[in-house]
Amino acid sequence: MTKNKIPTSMSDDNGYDDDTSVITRPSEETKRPPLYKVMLMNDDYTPMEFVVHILERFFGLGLDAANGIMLTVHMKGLAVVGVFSHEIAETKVTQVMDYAQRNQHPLQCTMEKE
Ligand code: TYC
Repeated sequence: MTKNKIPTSMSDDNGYDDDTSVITRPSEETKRPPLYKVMLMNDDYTPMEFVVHILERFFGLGLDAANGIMLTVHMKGLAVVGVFSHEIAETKVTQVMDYAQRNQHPLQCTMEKE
């Protein structure tokens, strides 16, 4: 970890390097990677139980949380299911889309940079 030291004005210039007038900001190395929201879209055909099953199976949600998110999607049109690194988000979207397609449901799952 590298800190970029940015000397500011020596306001209490007492001749000692006591570092109180140095501010730091994260260097390139310490910047966190971008995160991605994974979202489910509502449709008129996918059964509610199938969506709940998806949320349990691929997102590790308990029954109550899965039901809550499914109902949010049903009522509002979409909901964020979770926030992940790019690679994990991509995997979740692929898993959900493949599983929905294999079961012949039109369920849509997308990702978007946070
Ligand atoms: N609207 C669907 C129904 O009434 C249920 C549903 C919920 C579908 C969430 C998709 O992402 C979804 N059967």
